[in-house]
Amino acid sequence: MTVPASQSQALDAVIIGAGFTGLYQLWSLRKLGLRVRVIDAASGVGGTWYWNCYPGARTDSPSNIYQYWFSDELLEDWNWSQRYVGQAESERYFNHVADRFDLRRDISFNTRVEAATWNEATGRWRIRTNSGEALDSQFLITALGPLSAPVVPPFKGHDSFKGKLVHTARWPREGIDLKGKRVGVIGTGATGIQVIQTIAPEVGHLSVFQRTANYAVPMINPKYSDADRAAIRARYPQTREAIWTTFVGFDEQGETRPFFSLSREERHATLERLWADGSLRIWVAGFMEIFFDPAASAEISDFVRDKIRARIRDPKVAARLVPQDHGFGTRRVPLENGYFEVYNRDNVDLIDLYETPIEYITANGIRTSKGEIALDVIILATGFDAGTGGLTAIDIRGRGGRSLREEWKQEVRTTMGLQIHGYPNLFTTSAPYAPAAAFCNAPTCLQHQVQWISSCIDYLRRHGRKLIEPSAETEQRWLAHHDELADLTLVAKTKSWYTGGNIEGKQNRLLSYIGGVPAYREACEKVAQHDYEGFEVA
Ligand code: NA7
Repeated sequence: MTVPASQSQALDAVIIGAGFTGLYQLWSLRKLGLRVRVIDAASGVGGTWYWNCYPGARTDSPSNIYQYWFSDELLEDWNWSQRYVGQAESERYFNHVADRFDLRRDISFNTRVEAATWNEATGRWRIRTNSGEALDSQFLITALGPLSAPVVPPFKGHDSFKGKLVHTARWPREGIDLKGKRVGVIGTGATGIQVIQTIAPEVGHLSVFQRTANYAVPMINPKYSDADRAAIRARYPQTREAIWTTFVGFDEQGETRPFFSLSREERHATLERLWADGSLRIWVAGFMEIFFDPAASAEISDFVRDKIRARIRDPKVAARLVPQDHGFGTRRVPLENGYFEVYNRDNVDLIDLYETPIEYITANGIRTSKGEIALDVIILATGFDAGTGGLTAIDIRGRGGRSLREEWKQEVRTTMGLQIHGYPNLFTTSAPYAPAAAFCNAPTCLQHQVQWISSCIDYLRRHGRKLIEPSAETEQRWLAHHDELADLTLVAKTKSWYTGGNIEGKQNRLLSYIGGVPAYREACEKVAQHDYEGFEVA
């Protein structure tokens, strides 16, 4: 769908992305009476849940908190099938939302934003798409999601492979027939784990190329009956409250008893109870010391290591699968379903890339230091340029022609992950230094950001103002506060996509604000309550 030039001239806001954030942002701004256009490169809504249609893709947050809260009718008429839903069901939900609220008429699909330039003279953004269209808008809101720029490692010989090579986030919508095939999966993060456990029984032979071993917690994923759904609905008022008051936007508070105030037996009994929940509770609603205290981290990590070891028959394979170089919860903890047992199968090999590195990709497979492994399909579950990759893929030019891409090569800076000094009227959801960038139940944090942005735009309009931009001092203060908290954590000292450590040469700084959801919300609300103090409002 293209936007006629005459219509494009009259826009109040352009939103890039029609995923979780973009759809809600559109709904919110429409309610304020704004003329809005959403642009998305995909052919449908859903963002992450549109693109990541690889086998086994599933949420690791329970469905009762992985949803919108803005409409009671929506809460009433949508029925989740189970605790953790698969990609297809998530995508159906976003399609339902788009239809229910008639959102599609303001969305341009199959369109990619290539550039956005701030026009000093008009005080508006000029946005250029790959179809050659130019949009003119007062506000620009990026709703790209923190994980939308896939990373394809620069393996030599990449183009010579005669089989199929695919990144999980670009999985073809028509699927890939893997039955009986020789398949290689590179990467054992949350995505790799889901793919591996799903395809292992179906493929002829599976070679898993693992760099860093990962912890994972067994998922308990019951299907819901009508009675379950009624009970979950009855708790929605409490759930809706709870997500705003917990550290990472889940609906359960963590342990309040300090880890070492308990006896060893009590500590282990508590860990067993948390483990038995079959959720991320042991990580995000367990002992907070996981994130700060090396001694507690060591004990909790040993508890999880024993759980993993117990499931793998060959002790040599177990030794490779048990993480030794980081503490439990200092990287993203995935949920799994039979993942570790995969390595007890005869048709699966684990290649430890520290022992046996990949040298290059050949026409027929992957050449490691020990020889060639013949493959029909190579699956790259190699992750994303998190937080920044979606934004730097667009040529964004702020005041005086400054380039975000170039500036962020030097240092990535934002104010509360919501705005950037030098880029007036640009709002960035899921950008670095907000919890939404990584360390949060994404729907909680993204909905908060949408609400903050909508209130801010509403404020400007009610006060006859046209422009908002954080001052350099405000931005510096937020960064200093962010760094001060980050430095206290073990997370910031661990290499992962949380710190940019998954990408060669990327700035090493914790992406996510780690003061917790309540503190972040308070900081944002304080700014709004004080008439956007620290921001230039003109
Ligand atoms: P992750 O968690 O970044 O995992 C990527 C995996 O790919 C991880 O095991 C990486 O090893 C591995 N990787 C990346 N580059 C290479 C190269 N060059 N060679 C070998 N192995 C490599 O991404 P996911 O998609 O699994 O998950 C992202 C988020 O999506 C997840 O946290 C959830 O929030 C949903 P490494 O660990 O860097 O040694």
